[in-house]
Amino acid sequence: MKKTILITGATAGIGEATAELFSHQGHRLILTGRREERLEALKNRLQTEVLCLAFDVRNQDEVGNKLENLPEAWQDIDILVNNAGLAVGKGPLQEGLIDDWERMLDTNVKGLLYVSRSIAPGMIARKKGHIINVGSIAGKEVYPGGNVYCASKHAVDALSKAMRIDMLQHGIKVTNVAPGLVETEFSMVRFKGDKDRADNVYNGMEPLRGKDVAEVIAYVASTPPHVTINDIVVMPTAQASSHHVHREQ
Ligand code: NDP
Ligand code: 8X3
Repeated sequence: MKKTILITGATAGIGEATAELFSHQGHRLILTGRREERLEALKNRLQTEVLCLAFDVRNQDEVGNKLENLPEAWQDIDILVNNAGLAVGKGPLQEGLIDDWERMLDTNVKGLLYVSRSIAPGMIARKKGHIINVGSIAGKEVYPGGNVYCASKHAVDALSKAMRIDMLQHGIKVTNVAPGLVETEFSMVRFKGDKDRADNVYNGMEPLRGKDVAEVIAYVASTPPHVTINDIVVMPTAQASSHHVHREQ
């Protein structure tokens, strides 16, 4: 059945791949991100109906204005994929930059909350809906220099559990999808455009691609109404944990 699916952070990586996959499945999509031209380019490539909304998830007013004033035909959202997020920097906490911390916490935690607060009431009124939060292995483990990013993804993990409890009586599904290393624009953003450092993250190993995570998201979205996958960790075969990555020399 054709569904209406809102994906945050659809301009790159996992969100873009998820948009492509859901479109191939015939669903109608609301695609969001800050880079409007990328949203429009993606819309032009896709075969199904798409509504593009460019906004910054950190801006509470903008999130509310865009998502609480959707055109009528787009108001009944079946699935929300809370994917927009980022890491900025990777170093000891005692040397951390406050601005990096704020970007991560404002995007990964507060942005996810603002979007969910705008969309969940409609799902509850319709007594159905599925919120899929893109967490991370960084929400299950902590690694050197990961401090604030890991804290933000532990918060996503906790919020997924909390949403599931709070929305239980309303029949809303909540899934936390926690990937390991995925080669997207993530490391270029984390290392502020330093390509060597970014490439080094995936050196000698085969990481996940955005499409691999998209397939997991599509799978958790495909279960029958009485079945919910609460939490799913998806790793490259070459990665056993944040601390154990097998690299070919
Ligand atoms: P990318 O950098 O490729 O994509 C990130 C997406 O988030 C972009 O579409 C970007 O859009 C959007 N975004 C970032 N900040 C904002 C903002 N303030 N407002 C709106 N949109 C924003 O990274 P990934 O695809 O890898 O990351 C997607 C999610 O997956 C993130 O939550 C990340 O933490 C998580 N993740 C990534 C892993 C990895 O190894 N890559 C592993 C585990 C989880 P734009 O810049 O246009 O606003
Ligand atoms: C992204 C994966 O290991 O860089 O969430 O934190 S990791």
